[in-house]
Amino acid sequence: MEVIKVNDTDIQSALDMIKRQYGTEAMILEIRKKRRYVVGPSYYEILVGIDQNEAPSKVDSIGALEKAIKRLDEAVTSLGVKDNELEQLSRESGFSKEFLLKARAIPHDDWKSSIRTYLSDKLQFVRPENVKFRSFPRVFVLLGPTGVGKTTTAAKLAGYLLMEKNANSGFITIDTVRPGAVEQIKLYGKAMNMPVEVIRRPHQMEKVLTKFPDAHYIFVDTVGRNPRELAKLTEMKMYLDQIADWVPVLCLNAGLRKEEMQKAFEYFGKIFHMEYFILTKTDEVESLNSAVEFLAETNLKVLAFTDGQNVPDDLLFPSTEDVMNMVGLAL
Ligand SMILES: Nc1nc2c(ncn2[C@@H]2O[C@H](COP(=O)(O)OP(=O)(O)O)[C@@H](O)[C@H]2O)c(=O)[nH]1
Ligand SMILES: [Mg+2]
Repeated sequence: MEVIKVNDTDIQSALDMIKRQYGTEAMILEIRKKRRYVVGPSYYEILVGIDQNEAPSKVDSIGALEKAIKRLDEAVTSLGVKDNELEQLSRESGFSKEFLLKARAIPHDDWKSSIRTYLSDKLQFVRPENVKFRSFPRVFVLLGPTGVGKTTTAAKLAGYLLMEKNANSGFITIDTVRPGAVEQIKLYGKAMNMPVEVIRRPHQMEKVLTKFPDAHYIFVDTVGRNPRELAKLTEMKMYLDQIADWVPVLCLNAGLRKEEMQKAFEYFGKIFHMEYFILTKTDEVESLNSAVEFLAETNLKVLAFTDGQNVPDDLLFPSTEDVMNMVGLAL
């Protein structure tokens, strides 16, 4: 039997053509739905067996073919990529199937380049000293769930700005709930010779900036609120709204699942306009893939990564290329 291949974007016209040309000798062996590019138009590749000796009954009826096509449609993803191939690439690359499709990382194609192109377009990095503020001193407010490393990170950032940019910082803490929280920031303040103010009532916030005459930057260390407690987040914002201009920074630890990061982003985003992000505890995870996927789906700009408990040393300012290397996409 001779096997021929027919490509057509319209299945019906292809089948009509096959019938016209080969008549009863044609046997439909396989129909594949294909796409050359992920976003390109799909087409059908039909394998037709032509056998002079076959009986006419071998020609599939259009109805049967349509059923076969439906099954086929269900078997392939909407983008024409076989699910098991995606699954394999997902295992190999550490990225989710959903992400791979978005990044147009089609199996067999040069998937690394596809993801690299996608990520270089999506990931954004800004150094803390390049964040634009409308007033002085510049106030960063670190927000995020309890224990992600907000206090430690505030101290690291202040240390970096002092050592690398010759800029002074001060700390404000409204973390008065957790035992030891005030002591922790005071210790860092003492070690770096930077002032610390503790705020217990919203109105205290109003004049607090006047207490830092030498500071270029202020880090507001917040109590680690459970992001599900919206009322408490609103209360925290009430404190902050006493000062004119401040920039919230979402801090999440790299050990969270992507869905957990999305949820936290969503909850904090209900109250705060989140533009900046810090990924903490990158030293505690084997892979940064979920964090990178999360970042690619948001417009968050990365201020820094943290990778250990040492203050101020365990702080990094990665470039897109650094992050590509971290997730196994090195050139
Ligand atoms: N391994 C690791 N531990 C960290 C990092 N950042 C903070 N920590 C630790 O995480 C714990 C909680 O940090 P803390 O700053 O108090 O978190 P907060 O509740 O968000 O203010 C402390 O033991 C920190 O030393 C990091 O990048 N890597
Ligand atoms: Mg804290």
